[in-house]
Amino acid sequence: MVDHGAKSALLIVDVQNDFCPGGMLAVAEGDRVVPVLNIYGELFSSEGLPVFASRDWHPTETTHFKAYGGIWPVHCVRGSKGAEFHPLLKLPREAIVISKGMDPARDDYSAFDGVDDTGLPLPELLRRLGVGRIFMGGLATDYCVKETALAALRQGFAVTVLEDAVRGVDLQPGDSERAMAEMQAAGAETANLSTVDPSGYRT
Ligand code: VGL
Ligand code: ZN
Repeated sequence: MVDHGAKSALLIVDVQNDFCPGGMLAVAEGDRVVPVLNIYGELFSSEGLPVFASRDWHPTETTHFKAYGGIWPVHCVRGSKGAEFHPLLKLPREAIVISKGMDPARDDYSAFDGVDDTGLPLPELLRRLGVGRIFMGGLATDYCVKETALAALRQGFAVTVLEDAVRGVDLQPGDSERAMAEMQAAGAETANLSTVDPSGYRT
């Protein structure tokens, strides 16, 4: 099948210091996704497939933060240490960084609301590259991974969630499990290191 959108891409969602142990909005075991995502990164890169890394990139004042009406402690303020990618995350040289959450009046959980450093929106970049399936992992399962997966599916992309490379916030116990179920109900597939097949595009 030769077809527009027959290519796979990897999207590493928000693997930033503030979402890892010791950070301002630490996800339990958030750092455990790092070595796994390093393997996926190398796999996709070695197949010549695009790799994207999104980051939460907030202004100091945003309705996303508790102090301004939101539900979250201050985290991932653009330019801060907490907003940097985890120091052990190895992004391929050609990886494209996607920033989101810059609008002070929006949460922007989905990386599909993000842009590259020239301002191009992620969905536009994916379409230009002929990407049809997005493999994704990162943080957090129950917020940015979930919203990104649902947005991708709504916009007609196929989605595979890398179940060994995600961790959730779990504000309520079970949120991450429910998020996985919701993504699958919306059409997402799942894979792990032993089943992943980035070159074989199946619908
Ligand atoms: C996220 C909560 C607040 C995420 C971002 O990246 O999942 N979660 N901001
Ligand atoms: Zn945030």
